[in-house]
Amino acid sequence: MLIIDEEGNEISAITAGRVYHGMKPVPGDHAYALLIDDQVVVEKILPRNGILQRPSPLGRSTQIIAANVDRVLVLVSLKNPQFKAGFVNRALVSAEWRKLPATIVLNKMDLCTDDADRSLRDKILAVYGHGGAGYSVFPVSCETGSGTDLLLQHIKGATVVMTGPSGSGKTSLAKYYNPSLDLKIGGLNPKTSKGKHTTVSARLVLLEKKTTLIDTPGLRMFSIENIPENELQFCFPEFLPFIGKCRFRDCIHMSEPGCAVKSASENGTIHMDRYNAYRKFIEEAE
Ligand SMILES: Nc1nc2c(ncn2[C@@H]2O[C@H](COP(=O)(O)OP(=O)(O)O)[C@@H](O)[C@H]2O)c(=O)[nH]1
Ligand SMILES: [Mg+2]
Ligand SMILES: [Zn+2]
Repeated sequence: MLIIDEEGNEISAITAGRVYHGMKPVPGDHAYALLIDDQVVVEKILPRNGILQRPSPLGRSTQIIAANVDRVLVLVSLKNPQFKAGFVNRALVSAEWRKLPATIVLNKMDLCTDDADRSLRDKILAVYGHGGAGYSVFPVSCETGSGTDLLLQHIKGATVVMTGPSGSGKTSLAKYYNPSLDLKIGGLNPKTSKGKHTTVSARLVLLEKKTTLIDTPGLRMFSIENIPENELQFCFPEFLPFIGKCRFRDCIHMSEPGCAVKSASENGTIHMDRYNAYRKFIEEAE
């Protein structure tokens, strides 16, 4: 196992047996380690300030993906693979449900070359940015480096988990910030423009002292299956000013008369795409 010391050096370590049986270390964990006969031994995992779990594909058990996470980066590309609003909405709702602040990274901006690309970019900024859902959106390119400095400023000092479709550039971003890393970047399947799954396990990458990026493989951990229907509304931050202003106290903003959320979507205060995403999630939850 690789650990990172306080100076930011990557060190290979083993885990004392009793630690391993008690609390299996995960990316983002803070630990005490001792040097015993030239061997670094992790002696104790410190209490976790929050964990990120994913439901296991088969059973009801959950798997811990990372600990002490401060922020989620929803990393998507404008194209190759094509931007999918559904993915972004799901990841954002999931992050809100876990009380984790989320940021959108729009990668591959070097491929933003024609009017259709530019209008898609502008729409994404309008729907999700500060004039819309209220998230920070960073257009970047791992190819040219554009936008990466601003993004690094934004995540300085934080432990950040990335989620995004395969091929959107998660590994490329980690590698851009830390070129010495031995990470595998996936080729794109030219027929479908879908990435190959090259990142097998969650991996912690130190960008600079105290800034860490956790590259994750699967998408399941950001599932929204377990969110109760009447809690979904709170996972859309731009709905919050209107919640409580509907005619009915228990309004879930679907077809109730006198719904403040619905009228905000009709007059454009809430973007109709986001309101429709909410409706879709409610229908799925039923
Ligand atoms: N044009 C362009 N290609 C990129 C960019 N970032 C990543 N890629 C390419 O996208 C493919 C998938 O990247 P990868 O980092 O493995 O994606 P991941 O599955 O999200 O980890 C690789 O061929 C990268 O070279 C970018 O900013 N611009
Ligand atoms: Mg990857
Ligand atoms: Zn309502």
